[in-house]
Amino acid sequence: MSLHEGKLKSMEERAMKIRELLIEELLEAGSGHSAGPLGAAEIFTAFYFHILNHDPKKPDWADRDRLVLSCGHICPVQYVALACAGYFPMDELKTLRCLGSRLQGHPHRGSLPGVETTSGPLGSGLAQACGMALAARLDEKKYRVYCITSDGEHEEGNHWEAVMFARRHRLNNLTVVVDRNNIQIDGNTEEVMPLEPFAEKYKAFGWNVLEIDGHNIRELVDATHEAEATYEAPTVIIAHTIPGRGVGFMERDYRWHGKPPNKDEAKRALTDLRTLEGKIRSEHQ
Ligand SMILES: Cc1ncc(C[n+]2csc(CCOP(=O)(O)OP(=O)(O)O)c2C)c(N)n1
Ligand SMILES: [Mg+2]
Repeated sequence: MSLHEGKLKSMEERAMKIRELLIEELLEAGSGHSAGPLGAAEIFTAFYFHILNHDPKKPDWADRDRLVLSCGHICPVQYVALACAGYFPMDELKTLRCLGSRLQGHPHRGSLPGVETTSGPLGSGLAQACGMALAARLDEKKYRVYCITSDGEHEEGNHWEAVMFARRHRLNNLTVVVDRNNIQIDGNTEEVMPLEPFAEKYKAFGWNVLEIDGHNIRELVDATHEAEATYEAPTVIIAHTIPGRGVGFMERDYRWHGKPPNKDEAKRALTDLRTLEGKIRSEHQ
């Protein structure tokens, strides 16, 4: 579907609102991940508000596109995007990580509408997405399968087994988006376990490789179109993002990988986000 200017602007503003709701959600929970989710706001906005062929009122519709979140710990941003898209009531965001809640700290398939797989153990989402993509082909279905993975996940060997499998079966209905934010749980990826030359690795495995600015919704949408038009191989979109995007004291700091803001930090975070949102709005006028 082509993306007109008005819709692009509304999605850019939506991504900022999602960040604000995310901060409120994390503050309420008192635990959870901040940096990765903040960095991925545009990615989830683009998927749930433009790219996916889906219907939030019919989450089990057989022909829906599938979005597999492999790096389950960034689910707080997926939850906000799902609620905004109409999968479940916004009010439920307050229950993140509560006992008995449908919004667990890592996503649980079957609990929450829109969650396609249970995830948390890193490195297993791509194999599940491969299975869905192969099933679509065997069933002669037109739906596409998208898998969001993180850069830190590429330290898991089983991810690369799935990379080989996808190429072996020429799963051209499968598109992977890597949140390349350069951080993981306890440091920068290039210090903990270097991933570069990252694009070249996927190329060596025979994949179609695209690189984009992960905060640029148009680039992401165009890349998914290019992936759809690629017949011979699966596509990986390496989306360069800034962890903690929009919150000055969190940006690019791996120490915000797995902790939520306290009350004072949340206040400062919301001030930063509203300032950026105002800037984006005024650019749109
Ligand atoms: C198999 C497995 N090993 C270790 C962990 C613990 N863990 C959770 S998140 C994470 C860091 C992964 O890096 P990335 O996803 O890039 O983190 P982010 O960008 O969100 O900071 C680790 C090691 C896990 N969830 N699963
Ligand atoms: Mg990372």
